[in-house]
Amino acid sequence: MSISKLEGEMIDHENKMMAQFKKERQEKIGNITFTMIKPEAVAAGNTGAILNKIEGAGFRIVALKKVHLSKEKASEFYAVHSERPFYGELVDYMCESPIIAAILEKDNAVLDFRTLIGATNPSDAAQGTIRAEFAESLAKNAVHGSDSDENANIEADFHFSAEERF
Ligand code: RTP
Ligand code: MG
Repeated sequence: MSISKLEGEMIDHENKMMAQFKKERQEKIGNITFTMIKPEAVAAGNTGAILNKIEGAGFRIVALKKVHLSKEKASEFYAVHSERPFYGELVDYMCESPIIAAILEKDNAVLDFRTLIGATNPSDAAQGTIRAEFAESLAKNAVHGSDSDENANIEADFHFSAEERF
């Protein structure tokens, strides 16, 4: 193996170790949450406005991507809801067109983000919240937010590798 190839591999290994270290530190501090901008909000052209509100509320974007979920991925992500009557509808909706997935960082990220997005049903969502402004209905409610530190980490890992977080 040439010296330059060996050097390249060493740098690659170092970068991977550093990314893993940063991911573990964020998880240990418990200051991350995971969000998705849901299909209808992306299709309506509200991605920029929603990200603007998120950053404006003091969340730092750790990772971000646009992805069209497969039925398998959406079913797995929402498996906790598999016994609920709206599960089939929810899975079909989440893979109808692309979503934006993101990891967000802030002190008290999970709870503060739930406050920023508002109640599940937009008719109950407080004024100024993302759902009050952008949700179409209870089912098509513009954004997802993790409901605990544990789930934030599971959901972040589901969508992003350590090297995709900055
Ligand atoms: P999310 O997980 O998306 O942040 O929403 P959430 O915690 O506020 O609400 P959750 O109970 O976890 O429900 C997950 C998503 O399922 C859809 N839903 N549809 N048709 C219905 O009765 C109904 N109820 C819930 C919504 O998209 C909700 O966000
Ligand atoms: Mg939920």
